[in-house]
Amino acid sequence: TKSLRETLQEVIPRKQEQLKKLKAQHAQTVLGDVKVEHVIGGMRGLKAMLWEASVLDPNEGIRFHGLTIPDCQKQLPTAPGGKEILPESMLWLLLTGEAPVEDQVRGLSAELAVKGGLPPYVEELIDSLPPSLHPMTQLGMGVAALNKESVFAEAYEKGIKKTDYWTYTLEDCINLIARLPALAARIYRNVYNPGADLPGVDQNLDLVGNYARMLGFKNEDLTEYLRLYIAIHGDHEGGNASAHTAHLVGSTLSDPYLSYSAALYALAGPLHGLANQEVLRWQLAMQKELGDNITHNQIKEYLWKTLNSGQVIPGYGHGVLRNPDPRFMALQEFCDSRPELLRSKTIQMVKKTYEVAPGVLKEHGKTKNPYPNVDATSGCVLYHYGLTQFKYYTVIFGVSRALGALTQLVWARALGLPIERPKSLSMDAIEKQIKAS
Ligand code: FCX
Repeated sequence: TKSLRETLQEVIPRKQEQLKKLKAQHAQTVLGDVKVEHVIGGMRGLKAMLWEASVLDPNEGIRFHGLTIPDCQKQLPTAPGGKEILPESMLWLLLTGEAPVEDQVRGLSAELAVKGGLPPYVEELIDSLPPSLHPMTQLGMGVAALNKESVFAEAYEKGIKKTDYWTYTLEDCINLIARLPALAARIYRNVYNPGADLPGVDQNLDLVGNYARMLGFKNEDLTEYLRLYIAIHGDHEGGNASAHTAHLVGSTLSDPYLSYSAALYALAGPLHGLANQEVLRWQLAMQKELGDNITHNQIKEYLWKTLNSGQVIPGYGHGVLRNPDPRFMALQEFCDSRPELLRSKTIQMVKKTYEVAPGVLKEHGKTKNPYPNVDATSGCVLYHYGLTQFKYYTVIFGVSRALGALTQLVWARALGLPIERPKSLSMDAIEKQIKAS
């Protein structure tokens, strides 16, 4: 079977040809209008970015190179004896557009394990940080510091051809993905279990098998959940704040470590990745106030209380989606297949909230999407399995989002995409243009 690099060597010329044709034949084709609402409304819905690995349909949700989450669950290799998608399989699919076979995935897991150790200076940096520093701040710092290792930055300094950029970028991206579990687990250990042993990378385990082990969990169900979680959070097309940030920063030829570090700080906002932490906080506050055997009516009242105090319902709404998020559904199915999870009060509450929140949000009448996004459930399952420190949840999202954001950096370099530089306008300039038209 072909290696990841051999597969990419074959795929890249085809994509380069496709881009060349688009440029030559369709550069002037109109894809949509730019309206004032786009300029003042966060560019919502504006088609303005090239992103290869996934496309998000408002109604059916995400497809990775055309495959839905259920397709991926059928087609992508799992861990030996496991049932859930391996993040390595998802990474292969995102990078190449092809579903890998088992041998290829095992080879990739082995490569990531070999490369998974942290350089001592990064360990020292992370160990020197105060445990009160938010885990996401620490993760971004660790990733940025790893740029000392960037083979792209080193080669660029020496002078390389533009057509070779992608190979060095790929090397950095694989090295970074390999190191994220050790970095993220070190942060967890330092903040929540100071002084506890931190095992090294086990060369026989897959990426998440190692991550769970380094976090200190031995429950195979949690490891399987993390595999699914990390695989399906990997990419959500290009316009979301973290992916877009990685692309913007990468477009300056900043190396993958610096680009992804910047992306992590976009992920750390409560309207984006931090929402999974906020969902847990909201859910536990509700549980504390109303007890474990909470009724639908009580949840309704609690939802109104949140809305009337001017806050958003975390885990609901989306910039693009207009239906329940298929990632939310996949995580719910994981719960449905395990009686132990169905007995959990926190997980029952997620389900009950899902049964009433869309109605309340419709009546409230503001959000364009009254349905749950993935964050509505992701943290509650972690909580049930004993990973209860919810300030850490976005770090797991950060380990995952590297799959898609870094894939696109490889593609941006392979396709020679230019520095991103949209035009901005002041309100006066907009009004001048309106008068003139
Ligand atoms: N609860 C209450 N009000 C909401 C809401 C929610 N869950 N979602 C949107 N609204 C409000 C907005 O605040 C906005 O109000 P305004 O007119 O007073 O400013 C109005 O509805 C219209 O917003 P809308 O166009 O539907 O949504 P946006 O594209 O602007 O924002 C997010 C999308 C996701 C930011 C928004 O729905 C939200 O704040 N949700 C809660 C936080 C969350 O779950 N984020 C995670 C999203 C995602 F899955 C991820 O990135 O991980």
